[in-house]
Amino acid sequence: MLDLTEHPHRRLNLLTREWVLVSPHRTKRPWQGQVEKPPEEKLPAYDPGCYLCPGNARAGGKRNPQYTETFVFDNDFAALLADTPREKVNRAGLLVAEGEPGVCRVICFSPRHDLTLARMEVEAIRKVVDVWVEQFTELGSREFIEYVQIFENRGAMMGCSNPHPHCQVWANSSIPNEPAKETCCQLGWLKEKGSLLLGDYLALELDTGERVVLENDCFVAVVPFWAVWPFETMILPRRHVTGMDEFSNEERTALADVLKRLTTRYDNLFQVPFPYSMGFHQRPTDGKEHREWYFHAHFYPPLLRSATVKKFMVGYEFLAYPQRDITPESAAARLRELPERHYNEAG
Ligand code: H2U
Ligand code: ZN
Repeated sequence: MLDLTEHPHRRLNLLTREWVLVSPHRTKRPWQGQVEKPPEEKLPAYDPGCYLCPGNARAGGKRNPQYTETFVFDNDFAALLADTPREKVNRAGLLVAEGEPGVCRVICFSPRHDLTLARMEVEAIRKVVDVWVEQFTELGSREFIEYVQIFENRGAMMGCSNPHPHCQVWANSSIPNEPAKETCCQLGWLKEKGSLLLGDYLALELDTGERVVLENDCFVAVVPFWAVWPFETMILPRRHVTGMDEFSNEERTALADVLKRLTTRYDNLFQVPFPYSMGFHQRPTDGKEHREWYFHAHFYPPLLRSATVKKFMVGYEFLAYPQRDITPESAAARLRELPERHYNEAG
């Protein structure tokens, strides 16, 4: 009898059709590898040297306004440029390339240098949600933009260049690999079953409750059955929406609420500002309806067993497939046990 809490097994990611190896018996192995520096703790509310703080000069020479809530600007070192020629190169099917026009922006969440989503008020995060919706709508409506990717790198461990609370938007003229795989899998499910992949998945998760971390009236956060990163989570709306532009007023505030509560639990896990990469997946903006698409957020945090030990994707994972030791069920149980009052404010 296969026991998913004991025996090595592989799990299928339904959104990508990729497998992940789970080795639950392996959590007891000793660690003598790299120990990370704990993230910096005390930050000033305003940093004169920060390129995102209000009133400061950025690297490109432009100056930020004295913004009081959110602030959006075109990335001074944009990876994508709107005026790129859309030409194709193809040499005997061996060297294949395409020009990729696009737009990259930076969104500051708050004028306060020292805040994070976990430490902002729900009303302030709600304003960030409004900006995300605006950006998705504005960029997505451009003729040449087929996908709008909103994402946040949080913490130096994830390669984030600055602790000032911010995220990025990269909008481009083709659908990138991850959303392309998810489009394919969701479309396949809809065609085969006549229902929505993530709608069906959410119903099952709510039914068992094993991997649910937290809920509110409109959203549910779960550790996906196929999670790769130790404390990986997904946020799913209860109602089928293909993109954030379909959210009701109530849903926008509820997303802010779930983001604050989830990131607070993350910070409380090892009592440090928890590093992660997060982002939203939603329908491509290529002019098609995409009813198969079910909006969701992914959180990919690298920390494994403490503030200083992170998971590496190396060796076998580069060459074969990802592997994890702690089961998604035990990760969800640990996140569920944590309080929703931030450790910085408790006491
Ligand atoms: P991170 O989210 O990974 O920290 O990246 C911040 C972005 O800010 C990065 O893409 C941009 C960088 O190009 N940036 C500016 O647009 N202007 C600046 O003055 C510095 C950084
Ligand atoms: Zn700052």
